[in-house]
Amino acid sequence: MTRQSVWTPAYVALGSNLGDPVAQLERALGARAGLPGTRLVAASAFYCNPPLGPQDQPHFVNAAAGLLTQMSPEALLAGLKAIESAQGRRREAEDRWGPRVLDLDLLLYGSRCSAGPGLVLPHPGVAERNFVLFPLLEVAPGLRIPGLGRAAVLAANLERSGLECVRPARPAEVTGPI
Ligand code: ROI
Repeated sequence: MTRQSVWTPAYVALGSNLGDPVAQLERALGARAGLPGTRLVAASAFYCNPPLGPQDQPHFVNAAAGLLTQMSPEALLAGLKAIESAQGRRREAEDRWGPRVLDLDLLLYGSRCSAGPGLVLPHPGVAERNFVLFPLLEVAPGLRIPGLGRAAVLAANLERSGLECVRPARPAEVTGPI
């Protein structure tokens, strides 16, 4: 992996509704240590909430994380997919709107706006899903979403109801080896 010399802020949405979702998210936050040149700067609380899409599946647990990274967005995305796979996600076997062990979506990478195969930035839906936007605001209250404006203003259009906190935010690492 080629490391960039600059550190770029990146934000990731986490979601799970299978196989002890709280444990899945905890493990995924820990696994970030396996991403070279990447630090976990902040993680939101975890929120249990009803599924978007078919209702005949377990509730989801969702959260957001703020990273600083020297990885390119493509390499970071590949690293996130590797964490999903390591935790048992089998994309080929799942329904687009069905349950999943772990979903790690790259929401934002600096102020990058791009649309390529498999990588659209900002992530579509970032401004419309309460289980994405409220946790994101927790880790980055002053955030501006490229092309869309201030996250706090966008959140004013969404209902917070339905988001039940199931694990409070814990301090993320601030020091340590990269
Ligand atoms: N619904 C909720 N509440 N949270 C998710 O992370 C989530 N992810 C999905 C679908 C199935 C669309 N629904 C979701 O992929």
